[in-house]
Parts: sequence; C-alpha cells; structure tokens
Amino acid sequence: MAFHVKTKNMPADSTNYWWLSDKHGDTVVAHHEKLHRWVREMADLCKPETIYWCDGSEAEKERLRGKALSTGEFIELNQSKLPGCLLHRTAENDVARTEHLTFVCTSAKEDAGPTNNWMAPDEAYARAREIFAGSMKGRTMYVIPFSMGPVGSPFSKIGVQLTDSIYVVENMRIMTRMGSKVLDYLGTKGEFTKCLHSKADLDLNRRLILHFPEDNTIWSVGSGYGGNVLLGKKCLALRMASYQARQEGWMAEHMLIMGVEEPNGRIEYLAAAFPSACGKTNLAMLVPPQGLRQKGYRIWTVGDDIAWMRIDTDGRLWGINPEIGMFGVAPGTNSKTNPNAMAAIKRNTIYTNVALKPDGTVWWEAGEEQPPFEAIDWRGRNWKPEMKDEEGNTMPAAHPNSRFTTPLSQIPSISFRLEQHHGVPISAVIFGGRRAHLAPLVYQAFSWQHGVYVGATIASEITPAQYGNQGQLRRDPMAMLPFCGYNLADYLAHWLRMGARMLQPPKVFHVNWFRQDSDGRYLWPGYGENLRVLEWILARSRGEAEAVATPIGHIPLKSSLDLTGLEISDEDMRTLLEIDRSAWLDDVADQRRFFEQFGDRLPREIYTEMEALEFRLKHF
Ligand code: OXD
Ligand code: MN
Repeated sequence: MAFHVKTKNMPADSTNYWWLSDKHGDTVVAHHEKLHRWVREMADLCKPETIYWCDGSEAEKERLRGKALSTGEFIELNQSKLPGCLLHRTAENDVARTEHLTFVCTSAKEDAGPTNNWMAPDEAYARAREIFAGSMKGRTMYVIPFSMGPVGSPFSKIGVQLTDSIYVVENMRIMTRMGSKVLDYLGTKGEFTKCLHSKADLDLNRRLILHFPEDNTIWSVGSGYGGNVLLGKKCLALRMASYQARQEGWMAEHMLIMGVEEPNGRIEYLAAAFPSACGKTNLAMLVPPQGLRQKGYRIWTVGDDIAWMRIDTDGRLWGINPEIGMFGVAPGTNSKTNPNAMAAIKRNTIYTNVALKPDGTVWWEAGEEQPPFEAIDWRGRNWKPEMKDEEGNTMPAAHPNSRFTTPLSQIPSISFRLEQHHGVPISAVIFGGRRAHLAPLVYQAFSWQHGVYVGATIASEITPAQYGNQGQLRRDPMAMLPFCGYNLADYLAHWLRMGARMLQPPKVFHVNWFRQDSDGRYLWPGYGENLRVLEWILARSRGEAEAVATPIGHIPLKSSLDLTGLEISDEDMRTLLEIDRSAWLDDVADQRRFFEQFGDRLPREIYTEMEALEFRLKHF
C-alpha cells in the first residue's frame, strides 16, 4: 500500500485513526493507534506541509530521487559509468558525527555514566522542542518504518523514523529493511523506537542528538550528516540497542562479523571490534593473499560495523548484522585496500562529500587513480591538485570523512547467511587498536574474564602521520566509547555476566596491525595478509595451534603462523611478537587512571585482571 496523507482536512477523530488511501484510491484505516497518535503529535510540533508514508517500493525510490534531483539535494552521476549512483553534499559545518552534541538522557545522570554527555530528559525534550517547532514548514515529513535485522526475526528491532530529508530516506532504503512490510509486521500493537529527525536550519548551535532509552525515543535535529541522522545505525543499533540488550540479556556491539572458509569447506565466524579508522570495513571483506587463495581460503562478509549477538540453545554466541548496507569512508578505499568494496560501489551507491570529475564520475584521496586535472570539490567549488588554503596546506578534493552508502548484497564476498534469522555462530571475538609500539601482532586472552579486561583496555594511538602527539592514547573500551547508551561500567559487568551464561563462550583475542619499528615503518603488511593471523585465531579457538604463554596472554610461535608466500624477516617477526614489560607496566598505569572515573561501579573483576597482569609482568 502506498500511503499519502495530508495533514490538512483530517477527519475529526484523527487523533486515534488516520484515514489513508491505498494506491487504488480505496480508503483504509491503519489501526496502530500508538504509532498514528505519535506521528500526529510530531507533525503538530514540526508543522510539515505534507506527510508521506514510505512503502519501500522501487516506484517510490524513483519518484523521491527524481524530486531530490530537481531540487539539487542529489546530483546525478554518469549513469553509463556509475549506474544508479548519486552524489550529495552536506553543509560545510555538518560533515561528521558531533559527539559533543550527542546526549544520553536517562533520569539519573549516573546511568549515563562519566563517558557520555548527559541531559535530564525534561530539559532535553524542552530544548529540542524549541528547535523542532515549525522546523518542517513548507516541507514533507517522510515516515520511514524500518527493521534492524530481518523483518520478523526474534533478533530484530523495529523503528519508525520521521524526517524532512530525502537524502535520509534514500540512505535508510539502502541501510535498512524499510517500508510497508515493516508496518504489516508491526500490526496494531508492535513495539517500535520513535525516531524524530529534522534538518531544521542546519545550525551547529541548534544541533542536538538525543537518546531517551527509558522512552525508546531518539530525537535528532539540526544535522544532515549520516551518523547523526540515519537513526537506525549508531543511535538505534548501538546506543538504544545496547541499553535494551543489557535489560534483555543479549549484546549490541560495534563489531564486524566475517566468516573464514577453510580449504576443507568448514566456515567459522568471528566478530571484531576496532576503534574508528582502524580498518574494520577492510578486514570484514578482505581478499585472501594469493598463497592462501590457492589453498582454498575464502572470506564471507556478514557485516562491517554492527553485531547483535545472543546466546542460542547450544550455549554458544550467535550474531547477526542488523544492517543491509554499508556507510563506508571513501578516502583510502582503493583496489589494494579493499577490492570488494571497490566492486560494490560501482552501482546503486549514494556518495556523500566526494569530488566530482568532469566526466560525471567521482574521486577521493588515496583512491583508485591519480588526482584528476580538475574537479568540483566536496564543497561544490572548482578544484585543482595544486590548490592551497590560506595556511599553505593542500586542499583535499573529497572531505576526509566522505562516504559511500551501498547495499551489502553488491559486495562480492557477501555471506549467504545475511538473511538468516539466527545469524551465525561466533567462534572468536577480536579486539584491536592502533598501537605503534606496545601490543604484539596478536595475543589470546587466558579466559572470557581476561578477554573482557582486554576489550576494556583497547586504545588507539595517535601517530605523527595522523594528528600530532605521538603516543597519545584514546581509550575506547570495546570500541563503544561513543556508542554505549548507558554507564560503561555497567556495560562491562554485562559482558562478564554474558560470559558466565555461555556454555562455550568464544575465545577472545587482541590484534594490532599497526606496529612500527623505530623509523616508523609498519612491520606487518596488513590488508589481505591479516588472514594469516585470523587462521591462527580460529585454530586456537578449536584448541589446535601452538602458542606460548606470556604475561599478557598466549602468542603464536613464528612457526605456528602460515607465512607461505610472504616475505618477512625473522627480525621483523620477532619485533611483531615482542613484549616490552616496562612499556606494558606504563600502560597499566594509564589504564588505572582511565578506570578511576567509574569509581565503585566498575566491576571488581576488571581490577582483579589488571592486578594479575601487573603481577605477571613483574614476576614471570
Ligand atoms: C562509523 C563510525 O561511521 O564508527 O561507522 O564512526
Ligand atoms: Mn562504526
């Protein structure tokens, strides 16, 4: 059914029921009273001219895209070279997630914890209400019913997003299952997360991303940038879902899920968490290096950003990717770093803030080709490679956080299990970070509890190649620092509880692809070669591969890694696996400072593991 509803001329009883016309012009009544009352209330606040209920059809997609092309919200790309692809430019002040304007609004401040911004729910609603008031005047309010996870799966959660942006509707169409099938599933009483979004005037001073986990509500206003406005993703699938997962006994994590098929046909799955800019998307769809490909290794991508995991009746952890699209960072993506993504983004892709070439195709830094002779940059201005800003810095043509939104089904390595309601069994959980000198290439935690501690201490190091102060760390437990919808101390307690409930918890590992020598040279080749480490991890999970115990965990012997066809010196391998006790003791001191902010709320087990590590480092 295609629902077109005008706010004007509503029947007198429209508070409870909206009279809707299906595409044959027949009048029908939608019975989900709570849903319709809420849409009505939000429309009364935002005052759109029209309300449109998205049905998820191809015809609707064509219609909305046509409308956005006519207003300049989308720019059509060269349809013979990039069929189905569009370009969108966000406002210049609106190009990334704004963590300082993102709030968790629980009644008690302590429930949000020291690492989240907090606002009291009443104050948050009142402040946002002022910005939302009349914000959709002259615009259409789109109603997007969407499902995170397969529609009808016990794993899945339903949301309904109201938005005044066609860009949002079209991204949600790629990232989520959306439209009438979700409304049908909701029926008359189904639970859903109430998601309200308006671009309003895109003023940074009037931008708020608010989460009300106690009301199952998300309000986002003043932004048009993906991570702030595609409310199914970070807001619902991580912040709200992590809150619900704790109450309901499951896990919502910032993790990729991938399957590794071995030459004998066995496929085992792993879930991995890395802070942003550590290569999660590349790892999730890696192409095996030649030597391993010839042996018969193959990768199956389930997800690149979010994992929802539950304990199944076999006592194991099973995971799904609640998304069906990827919202990937363009710069740095090329056929060496991620050939599968490059294949996927050649059609049906929405590009955001990349450069536009004269032939109607796109370009970004560290992409496929040399810089074009000229282009239109992400701001929509003429650009040439030699151009400099006022301070003499070269100006990127694509924004460093420019993105592609593309259906997962277009990734050549996509798993045939993407739609399976129970997901895939997880054999190993991997944590990682960018550490130039500390963490070895890989190590295995001694137990689940030790693994939770390892995840709680992950951090990424800032290198000169990035922003500044070498060695400066950002601690990011389980890569969830910006995404946990409640107190991180309680979150770690939840991880410990989950382990205790599992008959066969996944084995836990830590990897570091970014170790450097004293000249700043990367010691490990990374990308596809990372499969050699994953192979060891999966063998260890089955209790097969050799390892040595060290104070921090089990590490491989050089001989237990399959290095066929890889040229790496013994010296580099030794450095990659070396453990510098005094540097580790310094790291423990930094961990202690980080943990102190949680006070008594931090589970005792985390301190127990930290003290045990300290003891092992000093005495073994
Ligand atoms: C993302 C992020 O966009 O983690 O996935 O910031
Ligand atoms: Mn992410």
